Amino acid sequence: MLTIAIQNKGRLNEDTVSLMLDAGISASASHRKLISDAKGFPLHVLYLRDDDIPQAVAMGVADIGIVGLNEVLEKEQDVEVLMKLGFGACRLSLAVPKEVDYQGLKWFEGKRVATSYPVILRKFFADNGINAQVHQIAGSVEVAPAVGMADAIFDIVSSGGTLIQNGLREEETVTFSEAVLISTPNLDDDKNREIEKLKFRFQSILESRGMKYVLFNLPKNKIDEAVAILPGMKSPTILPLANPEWVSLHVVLHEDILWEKIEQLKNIGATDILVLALENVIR
Ligand code: PRT
Ligand code: ZN
Repeated sequence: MLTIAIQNKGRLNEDTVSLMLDAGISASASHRKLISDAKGFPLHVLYLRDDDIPQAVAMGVADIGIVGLNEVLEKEQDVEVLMKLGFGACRLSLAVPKEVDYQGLKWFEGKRVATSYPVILRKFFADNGINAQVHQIAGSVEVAPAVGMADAIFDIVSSGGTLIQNGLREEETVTFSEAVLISTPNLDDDKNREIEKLKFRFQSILESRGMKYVLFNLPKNKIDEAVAILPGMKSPTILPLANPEWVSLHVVLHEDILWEKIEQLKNIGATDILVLALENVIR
């Protein structure tokens, strides 16, 4: 049976548990447990701090794990990144006090930079030929410049609000991150088959997120115009109606373009437009 390591609490815990739930796998969200069995898929669930997940997977304590790509890059453990999971999105950026007249990367030459991600940062400076002092600190990196512990910081940024609150300005984005599914390299065939099943479930959920199922009635002579408006999956489904002058069209649309497309369809005579939630796209 597979063992999956997930974050025990914190930002990724809730989205991880809900992705699993959407995939028909119910795991306890309990933070007090270390390990439990999931329902709906043969899976042991190991609850760990995110920092420990890459190592647990590299060692084979867990076969797979869900963790931020930032932790995978920082810990440099021997794990395979199997897929991106579409949540926990953030970037790792260099930020300087807002009064600094920043002219480019050369500014960091000889400067002290505080971070919880020294491996990623040292590599970035080395790749760019910058000699800076990288100071590793465990938490509250963003206060380091104000208390005189550093000249700049390198940290996770999502909305940018924390930087602004601390009088800092984001200057260089070094890398992007999101939650990823990782695995121990070279697992046996049985485990790989189970992982493929899990990836298939996750993939179909990710593909259906943000998608809507749209159906509407249309005069038959407008089909070509409707097809030109709609991207569709392969092509829209067209069903006859009792009235031979009319058809019913069914299509899957992303919510980003939903209203724009609905307006265009109304303009060519579409009526009785139904927009339904989409649970899964199984290809
Ligand atoms: O206890 P444990 O070690 O498991 O958790 P943790 O405290 O180390 O991590 P946690 O739960 O805070 O974050 C887990 C993962 O979420 C990270 O490794 C990232 O992959 C991802 N993630 C996504 C983030 C953020 N967004 C985020 N905004 N992790 C941290 N932040 C913090 C950041 O450190 C900074 O303090 O939020 C602040 C910036 O946010 P904005 O929105 O103000 O820019
Ligand atoms: Zn952590």
